[in-house]
Amino acid sequence: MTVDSLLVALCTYNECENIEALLPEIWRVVPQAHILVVDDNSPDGTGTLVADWMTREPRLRLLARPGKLGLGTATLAALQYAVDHNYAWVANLDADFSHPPDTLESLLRQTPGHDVVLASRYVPGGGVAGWPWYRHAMSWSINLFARLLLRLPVRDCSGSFRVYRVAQVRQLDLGRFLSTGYSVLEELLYRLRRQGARFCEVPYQFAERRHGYSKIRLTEGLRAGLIILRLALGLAG
Ligand SMILES: Nc1nc2c(ncn2[C@@H]2O[C@H](COP(=O)(O)OP(=O)(O)OP(=O)(O)O)[C@@H](O)[C@H]2O)c(=O)[nH]1
Ligand SMILES: [Mg+2]
Repeated sequence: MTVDSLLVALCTYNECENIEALLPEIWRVVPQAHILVVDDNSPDGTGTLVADWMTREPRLRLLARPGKLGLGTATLAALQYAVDHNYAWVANLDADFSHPPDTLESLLRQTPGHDVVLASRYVPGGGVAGWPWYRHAMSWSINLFARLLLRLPVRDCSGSFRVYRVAQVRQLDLGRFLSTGYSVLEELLYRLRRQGARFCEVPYQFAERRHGYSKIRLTEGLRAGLIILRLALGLAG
């Protein structure tokens, strides 16, 4: 793979304090990569900060959306951007430092022979720091549910830290997705598995977000469960 064909996508909602430090850390690991920020008109000015940065940084891109439209549609917009602009690979990570940029290196090392390389909390060597019991319970149940119902051949189905081969993403009908929220992560794996994508998991340690607040709500977990059920029952095509 040529590194200059890599797009690193970050979805942001109020990540102003994190993003300033995160972009240089990503470029330290993958200097040639373009970074795309998909921002939903964050009230804290994340989008404005990126727009201003872009005037001095040719490797930076911004997709500015009018309001909070959900992590699912933001992720799909980033994938569509990678397809439209003919990148070879698209990496995705959260913009809050929960996903250590250094791990990108081990993910990219696994790209030959694989279509989706997932950073995984749930393979030996991986883990989570700083979660209360209910976050563990939520993650554990969603993962078990998704793995069994959607027959996903991986342990960590709900994490967004991944590298996708764009040629595989191009075969997906992104307009057909049911998910607008966090369940897009399981739905992507389900649809990619059905078209024969080859998966690989690489361990990493999930860290507590550095600044700001979590946008995930309990209702997200319930909504994700319902979407997984609809997919499993074949109600989504
Ligand atoms: N563009 C966009 N980004 C979002 C939206 N919701 C969440 N995000 C971003 O998606 C990433 C993951 O969201 P988080 O709130 O950190 O969710 P989480 O990682 O499951 O929760 P914590 O571990 O508690 O932080 C972060 O970079 C958020 O800023 C949204 O509606 N639109
Ligand atoms: Mg987070």
